[in-house]
Amino acid sequence: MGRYYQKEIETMPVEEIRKLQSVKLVKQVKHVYENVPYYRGLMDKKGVRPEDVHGIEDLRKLPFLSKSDLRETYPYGMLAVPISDCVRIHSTSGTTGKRVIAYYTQHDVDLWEECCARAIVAAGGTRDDVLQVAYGYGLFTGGAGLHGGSHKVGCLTLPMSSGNTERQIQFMMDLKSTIICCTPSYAAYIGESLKEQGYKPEDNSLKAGIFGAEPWTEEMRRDIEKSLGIKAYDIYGLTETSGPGVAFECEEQNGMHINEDHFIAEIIDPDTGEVLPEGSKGELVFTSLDKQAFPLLRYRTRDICVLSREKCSCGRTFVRMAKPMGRSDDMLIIRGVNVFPSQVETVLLAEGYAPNYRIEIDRVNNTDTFDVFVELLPEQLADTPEGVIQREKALAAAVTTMVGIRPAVHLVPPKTIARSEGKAVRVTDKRKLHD
Ligand code: DLL
Repeated sequence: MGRYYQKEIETMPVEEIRKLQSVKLVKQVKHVYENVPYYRGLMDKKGVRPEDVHGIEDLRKLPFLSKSDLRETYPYGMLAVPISDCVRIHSTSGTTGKRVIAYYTQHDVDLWEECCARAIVAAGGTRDDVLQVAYGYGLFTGGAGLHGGSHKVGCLTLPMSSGNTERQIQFMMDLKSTIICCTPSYAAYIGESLKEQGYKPEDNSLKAGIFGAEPWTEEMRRDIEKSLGIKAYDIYGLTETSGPGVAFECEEQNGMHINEDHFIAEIIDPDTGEVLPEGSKGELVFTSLDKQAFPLLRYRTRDICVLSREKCSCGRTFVRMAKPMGRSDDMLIIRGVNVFPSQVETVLLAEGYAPNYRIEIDRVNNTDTFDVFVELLPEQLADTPEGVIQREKALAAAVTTMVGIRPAVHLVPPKTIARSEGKAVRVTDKRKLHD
């Protein structure tokens, strides 16, 4: 017990957190109503005025905000302060449409970096650590967020950015990195590369990794922990809410504590928008309480997960979110059945395969096809063709049990599936290409 960056806040009694959230919410609603015409329009349309909001009990009166609102108001429409008060932007990758640009005042950057510092300290970070940031730098928030957090904690910060795996390994070994921050898929790739270079897990000085920015399973966590010889901690966030550090794992590794002094979390039914009781699975919605430049009220993340207020032995009182299974828009509907790529990952890793896989969906003769490509393990290369077919069948059966429909599994030679240095792209949905 007792690894905190800001103990008083992180262990604040729940009632006090609620009071603090109420005070901040009233202020924040007034801030957006007065400064963002788009919000004013949404609130007027819903018939709610700032004076109707007295505390978090009135949160439900407020309209939701979604990514399409942010796209509509691109590039400045959601800005709540003069542009001259802003010191930074970050942006989403924009693969599925217009980019979203998030703005930060210096105050926004400071609070964001504090959130990341909380995550680093919770993972065991101190000023004596050497922290290797292998998230991408630039418009992506991963590099900048963890970099800033690392400075606040006082770690020696290695601003590696993602990629150039040879160099990552060289610095990791020569400078004895003790904490590494990157996407889980890149961590798996670094683990694989270390092994190929003849290193054993105990040869490096790493003790912890802080991994996020994409969905990853418990099986993946165990795989990375084994290959790097570390404890792997989850971290969550999105560009719209500043970046990483909205929620982070403590030593319990059992869900991520949401920084509730800065964010209110709700779970809603993604179809009806109804707020669901605690413990229900649904879409995560965030209200940012302190952001000056780019405040979000009831922002629909599209991430599907569950919240828990169960007491945590780490002493933190912040609500915990389970690992998101993926975004509601990552969910594949194959022959009418809902499938999350993370379910396939769970099966593959549980069956002993490496986390290198690809899912391909297509539509042939009006029927959806569902193909899963997985790499053979090096020791399976000696298998007979019949042996490989048997393995493919066994794996297809295991995936069927998990997701409810049968894939065609293809075992392919090692190293033939592209490795990821950032967010892994696991799915090709060719149906979309035909539409
Ligand atoms: O991925 C911010 C980030 C950077 C988080 C580094 C953690 C570490 P975006 O690029 O805007 O921001 O993508 C946000 O990524 O809505 C989730 O769907 C997904 N995501 C982020 N963290 C996790 C996680 C960054 N720990 C989107 N588990 C979010 C699962 C995650 N999904």
